[in-house]
This record gives sequence, structure tokens and C-alpha cells, in this order.
Amino acid sequence: MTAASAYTFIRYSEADGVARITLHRPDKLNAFSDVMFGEMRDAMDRVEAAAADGAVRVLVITGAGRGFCAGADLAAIDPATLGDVDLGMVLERDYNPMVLRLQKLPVPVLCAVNGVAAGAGASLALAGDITVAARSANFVLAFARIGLVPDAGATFLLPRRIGRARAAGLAMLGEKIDATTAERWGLIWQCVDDADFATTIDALAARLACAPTKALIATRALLNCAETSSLADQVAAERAMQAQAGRGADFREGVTAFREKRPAVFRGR
Ligand code: LHQ
Repeated sequence: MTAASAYTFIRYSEADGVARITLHRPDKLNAFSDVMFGEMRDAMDRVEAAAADGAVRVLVITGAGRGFCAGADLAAIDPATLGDVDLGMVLERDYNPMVLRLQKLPVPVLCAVNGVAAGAGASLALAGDITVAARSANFVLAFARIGLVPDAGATFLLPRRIGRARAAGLAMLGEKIDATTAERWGLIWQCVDDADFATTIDALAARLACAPTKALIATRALLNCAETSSLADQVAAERAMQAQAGRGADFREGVTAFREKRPAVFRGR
């Protein structure tokens, strides 16, 4: 089944178990706007609804044109009114709920970084479960360049992925790193040649759409809670999640398929 719909600053489609959000403001390297946030909220509602009936089992987020996302729309900020704008409120209203919600979606989130990811656009690139970048893409923690602090989860995600020394260097110097370095540092899962990018993303999305979805979402929850828990708490959490996974249809299918020496056909349950 294929369903597609056009918003103003994103594109949304569903096909073969894969939902896809494409940030679509290519002339501004897909910088965020108020309208885009509203559309993202609506699209995530749709992902949740489609996931509830099993029609969607993975979400891909990517960008149109040569950028992934350049972060906040700097052109929309009027320097004359700057002192009056509470950026904290902007984060609370738009950025933070988006990042937190991505980590709560009932399907894995694959960030397909097709081009530059800057500022909160870099935060978005890291907020999914798996991030794959095209070789020509790059990441720039542009915040310090304009006198801001990293936001939208960057100060949490960055040091955990690449360590404090590299996180501080990237965030304080605002230097660009290319996708090859991002992969080498462990900022992302994989960097692939531009010519192979689309097919790699499609193949990965298709694979995740056939994966044991519930187990993957429980895995995400465990990885997230491991960021702050003790080993004792963590093994207890694994116990609880494994007890749940062990009752699932996908586990039954996985074991049956193993014994029958055939590929498993997971239903995401
Ligand atoms: C843009 C943008 C952009 C508008 C490129 N806005 N037009 C902040 C405030 C509020 C609340 C919460 O959180 C935040 C968090 C943040 O995200 S702060 C960080 C904001 N982002 C940046 O500082 C990045 C600004 N952009 C850049 O540094 C460069 O454009 C990068 C490094 C991304 C790409 O460089 P180039 O490949 O050389 O492209 P370009 O600079 O020529 O940009 C292409 C066009 O896109 C250009 O428009 P034009 O009409 O001149 O062709 C840019 O003005 C526009 N654009 N980023 N954030």
C-alpha cells in the first residue's frame, strides 16, 4: 500500500511498511521553521497511527536537495527583536518535543543524512536510532559560531557517542566534520558513497520494516536507560524486557525459523 501527502515544508509517504519524512525546504538547506515543526508533529501522529495497525514498521527521516537540515531558520530571526525572544520557550515548544518524541515512536527511526546537518539539524540527525550519512554529507555544531549553546539533545547525545574530548572540540570550535570522520568517531552508524546512498537507505529501511519491531523498541528503551543506570538496575531492566519479548509472537517465529532452517518472518509483535 502506498500513501503520500504533501505539506509545505516536509513530504510524507508510507509504502511497504516504511514511513518517510523528507524535510523539504531545499533553498534553505531544510532549516526548521514554525510551519515545519507543525508538519512534523502531524507526520509523527500519522506514523503512530500507521504503526498501531502494523502498516508502518520503520520511519526514515531525510532531507531534500543538498542539505539534511541547517538547524534553526536564522533568516526568520529579526536582530531587532532578539532580546525579546525567549529561545528557551522556542526549544520547549518545538525542538525538545520533537527530539523526545522520536525516541518514543513505536518504530525504529533511521536518519538518512543526505547532506549537511548543522546546529539543531545535527541534533536531529543523532536523535534517531540509526544514522547513515552520504559520504559528501557533513556535521557542524554551528551553535558556538552564533553565540549559542548546543541544543535539541546535542549535549546529551554527542559526548555519549564520541566522548567528551571530541564533543567539546566539535561544540566549542564549531568545526565541520565529514561523514567519513563521523563514522570513524562513532557519531553515526555508517557512511556510504553518494552513489550507493539511496539504495543503502532503501535496503536498510526494508530490512527494519521486516524486523521484530517490538524487540527493537525494547532494545532502544534499554539502551536509553543504560545511559543513567547501574549494572544492577540495567540487568533488572533487561530481565523485564526479555520476559516480555519471550512472550512475543516474533520470538516464537524466530526460534521456529531457526529450527526449520529458514528465514524468520517477523510480524513486529
Ligand atoms: C539558511 C540556514 C539557516 C536560514 C543555510 N537558516 N537559511 C537556534 C535558535 C532558536 C531556537 C532553538 O535552537 C536553535 C538551534 C540552532 O539550530 S542554532 C544553529 C543554526 N544553524 C546555523 O547556524 C547554520 C547556518 N548555516 C551555515 O552555517 C551554512 O549554511 C552551512 C554550514 C549549513 C552550509 O554552508 P554552505 O554549504 O556553504 O551553504 P550556504 O551557506 O550557501 O547556504 C545555502 C542557502 O541556505 C543560503 O541561502 P541563499 O539564499 O544565500 O542561497 C543560506 O542562507 C541558507 N541557509 N542555513 N540555518
